[in-house]
Amino acid sequence: MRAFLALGSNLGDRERYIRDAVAALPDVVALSPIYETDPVGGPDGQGPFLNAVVELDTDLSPRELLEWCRRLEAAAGRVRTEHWGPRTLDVDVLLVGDLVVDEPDLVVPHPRMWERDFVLKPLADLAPEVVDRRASSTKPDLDRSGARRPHD
Ligand code: GSY
Repeated sequence: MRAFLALGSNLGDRERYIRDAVAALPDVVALSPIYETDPVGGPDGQGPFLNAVVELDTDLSPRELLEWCRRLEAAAGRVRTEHWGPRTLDVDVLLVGDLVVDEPDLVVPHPRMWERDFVLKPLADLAPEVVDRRASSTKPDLDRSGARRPHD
């Protein structure tokens, strides 16, 4: 299955944390470019992030991938203090094939990924068709005058 994980870091040796995590992961097919991005949400004054997406070709389940994410965050010395605060490494499960999971601690596809440019840009580098498909499925419904048609 084709799976995608998002990686972000805004504390310490940010690129090292991302590259070490990718090196430790199984079944890696590709790493997107690593982008520097302004923090979205969280406390004022936190530093810029480095963000990337990694693609896997894997038989691991979404939950096994979540365990990998947590293991990698722990290996980077991440301490969960401030909610949405600075972090050495954040790893999120974005997509696992066409699987849908809705559990208290794991939602796949990732519920906020489509609003986050810091996820969509690197994801589009690896899988433009995934991002395009979603964009076209959420376009407003237009009639010929260009006015938005109300939904029933
Ligand atoms: O959810 C990921 C952590 N995070 C990020 C991030 O990775 N990049 C940017 N640019 N802003 C963020 N805010 C949070 S929280």
